[in-house]
Formats: sequence, structure tokens, C-alpha cells
Amino acid sequence: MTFELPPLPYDKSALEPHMSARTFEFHYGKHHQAYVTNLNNLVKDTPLATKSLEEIVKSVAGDAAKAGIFNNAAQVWNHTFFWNSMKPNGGGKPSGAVGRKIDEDLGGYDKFAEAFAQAGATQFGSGWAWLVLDGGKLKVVKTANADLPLAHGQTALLTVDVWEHAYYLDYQNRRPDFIQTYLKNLVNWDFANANLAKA
Ligand code: MN3
Repeated sequence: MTFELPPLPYDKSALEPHMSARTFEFHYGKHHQAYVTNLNNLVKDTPLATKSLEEIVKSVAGDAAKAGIFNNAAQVWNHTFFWNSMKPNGGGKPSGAVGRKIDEDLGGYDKFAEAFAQAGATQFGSGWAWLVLDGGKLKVVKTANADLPLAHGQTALLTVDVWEHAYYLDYQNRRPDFIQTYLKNLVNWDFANANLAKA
């Protein structure tokens, strides 16, 4: 099996002015593609070549000798999940079961938004902020570099990429502004609800 770069769920200009087509040309067309290419080269002619992306991530997580495979497999997964975590005319307060569960588990939308923005802004260096389901409860967490909830027994519902390459072309060094725009204009709560429903 050869991994392929999945098509974007919308046109590369669909999130403008919040995320530019130029950002997608690099972030999707170059960075995400490179992770796919690297992963294919690393698993070629090994037993992992027949496994799913999720199986690879889980089987090599924590294995220092396979860090390169983990990093590339996780980054393929993370980016596909990130594109789907956004949509044109997204953002704002959640609806459905996720909205109710944010009220129950996190003390309401405003507290969620504050915790999520804080997680993304305070992730030192590269990484991700997430809304996850952990032991039946919602949590806001952050991970470093390629690390992801799947490696920690958690189910991801939403993510934002806070690596510099995610925002530098559109926001330069203003990571907090990028995260606020993500929350106000881009979050795809339908995707979060679908992930919660199948968890
Ligand atoms: Mn990225």
C-alpha cells in the first residue's frame, strides 16, 4: 500500500481571507506532501507497508528507533485531521452534542475557547492544540511536534496546527491572532460532532 496526499475538503482559496491559498500551496502542497513521501520511503519493503496509518502510529509510538516513522505517519494524520477541522464560514459556538458536552465538561464555550487559545499559544515551539475525548470527558490538550492524542489513548475531536509554517505567511509571528481567527471563523463543529458520534 502506498499512502497518498488526500484531497483537500475545499478549494485552497476557500478559507480566505483567514487562511490564504498561498499558505495551502506550501502547508498542504509542500509540507503535508513531504510527510506522505517520507512515510512511503520509510515503510517501503517493511511489514508496516501493509498497515493503515492509524496502525502505524500506534505501533511505533514511543519507540525511539522508529521516531522517523512515527513523526511522518503522525504528521500525515495530523494534517488531514487539521484540514477537516476547518471549513468556510466556520467558527463560533458549537452546536449539537459537542456543544452540550463542552457545557458539561469544560464549563461552557467561553472557558473552552480560553483554554484552547491558551494551549495553542503556550505550546513552546512546534505542536498542536486539541479538543479530545479522554475517558468519556472532553479535555483541551496540547502536543509537541508530531505527537497526537491517538498515541495517548485519547480520541481527537478538533485540532489547530501551531507550527510556524501553519500561520507565518498570513500572520507572521502573531500565533495568538491566528488561533483567535481559527476559533471565530474556521472551526468545523460538524466535524467535531461527527468524531464524537463515532467515538
Ligand atoms: Mn503543519
